[in-house]
Amino acid sequence: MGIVNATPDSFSDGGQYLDPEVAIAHALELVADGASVIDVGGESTRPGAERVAVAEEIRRVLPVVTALAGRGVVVSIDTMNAGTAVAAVEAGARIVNDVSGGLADPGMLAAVAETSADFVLGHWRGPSSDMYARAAYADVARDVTAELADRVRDAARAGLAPSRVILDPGIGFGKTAEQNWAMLAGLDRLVALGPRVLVGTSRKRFLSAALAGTSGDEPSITRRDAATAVTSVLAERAGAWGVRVHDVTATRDALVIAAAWREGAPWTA
Ligand code: PMM
Repeated sequence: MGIVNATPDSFSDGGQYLDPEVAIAHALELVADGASVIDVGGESTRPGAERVAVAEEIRRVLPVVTALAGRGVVVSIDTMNAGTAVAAVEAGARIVNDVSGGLADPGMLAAVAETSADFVLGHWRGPSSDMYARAAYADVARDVTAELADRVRDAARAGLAPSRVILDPGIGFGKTAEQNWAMLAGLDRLVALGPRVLVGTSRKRFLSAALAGTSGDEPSITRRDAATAVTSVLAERAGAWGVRVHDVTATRDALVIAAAWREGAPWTA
């Protein structure tokens, strides 16, 4: 899953893709690089980010979703608002990606259930403005898996069958760096729950923090993308269905090489 943030303030690519033409061209490059899905977002979820009005969010994402879907690209809409989700699905998006798992907007689960879209249900314990206040776990992988199992039941009650749900452990959402690593180390527990699992580590601060320890400097984007390629391979090996990344080429190359290693032969498409 390649990321296109049509936002002025996302933490690693904010402001680059606000112009729809630039966002569309970038998305098509990511598809050429090997992305199977393009995730389009119009509201930053970085810690401390301000919420965006639904109308503004729709204004940012709709031209991009419409153009990509019109070209046959599988589009996912990254939003916590039911209104934006429905507008994007009407414009051709096939997946609704909600980092709050339907908790931020009480109408989200029922709204998505009425469409034919799949739903990425992220693990979330509250708005990014104060999410670290809620980062208390006895055992992160076990607690996140249990909370997501409850949410899968809530989704089913709202009409969203588990086969349409994709679970996301919400790396960086209500979790410290240590808790992110503990979650990834226990990812197989979440995979064992049954629904598909999506993992988003791309360029996140906990990766930078781990790399910074080796040199003391803020790692370059290139180094963070290399680290992301490694987490992509490890997520796939733990049974994840997908990974959400900025640099599709680095992740694709890493997955191709890992597959060749596993098969004992070069990977062929
Ligand atoms: N992370 C961000 C935004 N959307 N969606 C899913 N499903 N999983 C994530 O981990 C996730 C997400 C924040 O990262 P960004 O600002 O680089 O997009």
